[in-house]
Amino acid sequence: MRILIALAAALMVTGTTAAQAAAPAALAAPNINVANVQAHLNQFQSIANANGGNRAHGRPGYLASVNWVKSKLDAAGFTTRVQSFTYGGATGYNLIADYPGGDANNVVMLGGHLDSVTAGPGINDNGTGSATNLEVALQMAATGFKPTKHVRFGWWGAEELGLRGSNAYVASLTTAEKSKIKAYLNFDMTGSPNPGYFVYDGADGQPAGSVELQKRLEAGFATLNVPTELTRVGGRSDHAAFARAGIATGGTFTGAEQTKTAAQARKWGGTAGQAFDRCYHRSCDTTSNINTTALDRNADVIAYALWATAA
Ligand code: DPN
Ligand code: ZN
Repeated sequence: MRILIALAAALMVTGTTAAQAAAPAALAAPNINVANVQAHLNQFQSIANANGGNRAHGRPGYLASVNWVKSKLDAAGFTTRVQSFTYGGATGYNLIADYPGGDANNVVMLGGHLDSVTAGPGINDNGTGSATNLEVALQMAATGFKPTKHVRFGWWGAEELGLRGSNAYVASLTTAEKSKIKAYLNFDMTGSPNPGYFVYDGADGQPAGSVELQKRLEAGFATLNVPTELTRVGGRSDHAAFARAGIATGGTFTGAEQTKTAAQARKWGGTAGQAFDRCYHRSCDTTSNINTTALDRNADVIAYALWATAA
């Protein structure tokens, strides 16, 4: 589904000729092809299969995941760097990718964690956010998107061991660098097999600007006619370090170990009395553990939110 953003600016011009005022420009966020996102998930599964069944911090499947995502971004023209940190006696890695251009004093960031737990390949948690952010980045380049703001992506290490990578990244920034980041959008678990459609609650003690991000994500789902609920992710994912630094944060989530209620099943379909993700942190979090419709809807909403925030 394609989501259109009408540019209000085209309608605000006064004293123009009829020809100039006609046909307000529409900026189209691309329709993200879910098959491309699924292909990236298959790659993460293959990496886990070849590396002892997981992509966890300190294990070879993690660095293989970083190197593979980096190769795709490098080929698309992103400026990438790998930031290392140490946790639990092992080296961890964050992958940072900058899209060329835009106002360097006005930065929009998207991120999600790339590591899995040791128990399994981590395809829903968080192959989904990782693969979708990758595909959205590739589509920026493929469509020649020229946002006025600068766009940066982060794939975080060691989230599963206490948000270590995102904390290390934010701690590495100077006060001036932090102040240039105007928004951080986090995507962690966007294809749960018994999905809910949750948007991070921007009023939950979050910095100024977070409610605007929440409303933008809600607007994306509204365009798809998908009802949403607010969720308080608190310190359970990588937006937390950004929020503590005073950066506006937002995100979407399709649910983890919690149980879908009867009311939620009526609203969203799926199975009441069952977890949103029965394979949460288990070996069965494979490519079979994905609801493709939820993955697709979240991908389109993520593109919608990025195009609208960075435009
Ligand atoms: N941070 C997720 C994990 O990696 O286990 C779980 C989670 C994501 C929980 C988003 C709440 C909201
Ligand atoms: Zn997890």
